[in-house]
Amino acid sequence: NEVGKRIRLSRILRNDRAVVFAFDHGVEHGPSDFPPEHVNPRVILEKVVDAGVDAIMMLPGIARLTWDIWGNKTALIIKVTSKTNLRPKDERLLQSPFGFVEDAVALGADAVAATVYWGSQYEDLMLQRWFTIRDAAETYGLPCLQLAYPRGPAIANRYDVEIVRYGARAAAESGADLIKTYYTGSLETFREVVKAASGVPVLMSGGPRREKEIDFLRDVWNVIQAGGKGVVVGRNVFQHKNPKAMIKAVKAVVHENKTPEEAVKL
Ligand code: FBP
Repeated sequence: NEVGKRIRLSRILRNDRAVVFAFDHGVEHGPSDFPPEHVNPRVILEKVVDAGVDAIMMLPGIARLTWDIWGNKTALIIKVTSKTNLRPKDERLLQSPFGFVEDAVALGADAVAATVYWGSQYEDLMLQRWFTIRDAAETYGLPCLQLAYPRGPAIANRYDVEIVRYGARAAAESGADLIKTYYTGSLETFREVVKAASGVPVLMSGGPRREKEIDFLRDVWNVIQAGGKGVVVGRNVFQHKNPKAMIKAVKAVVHENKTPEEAVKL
């Protein structure tokens, strides 16, 4: 199964780097996260596939409804944990099972993804679930992407480098094959995150929509210069007026080492 994992990982990390479209917001934030033209998942998925995104991360239900768009065109990462914002605030620090590793296998996925909120009062339960998922994924040679998100009552600033690198290290120690985490605000600090991850590829989590695309591209550039392997981006693409151009610009920074100033002109 190590061989299967390596083959699947290489479908996501093209030449060791990846631009992944995050598309689990319909549950995590609700449909109000999408501009009206993108409430229909098919419309935005067609655009990102057309722009040549490397992989899409989504929940099993939407993957089943849209397979004819992405099938055989991009790699697929199936996320099997989620939560809604309809929950009481305190309970939003726990993600629930949202499918099974077998759903990912049945869909032909290249990886499975799950969130761990490091520092949450539900950390113990989330870790039990993480290891159950990881155990099953191992059997099928499926790599596991961990959304290693530090958040909880004792965490004042979830973007603080000390906090983010702690989460990244914990993700590596829990056997993640890929780590998705917060950008810490600078190249120097993100270098520390990459170091703490001890060789496990680190991808930046996109975050809320930046007003100016150049600012987002600068973050991505810093992540790559710091040794990060790419980005998993949702809102900065589907809330942008031109999602295709945004994917192309991010790809130019990640895969072609273009500067943000060059990429923004594409
Ligand atoms: P974005 O690029 O939109 O930040 O997407 C990354 C992501 O982790 C999504 O996978 C998820 O739906 C969302 O952010 C969760 O955001 P938060 O928990 O911060 O509200």
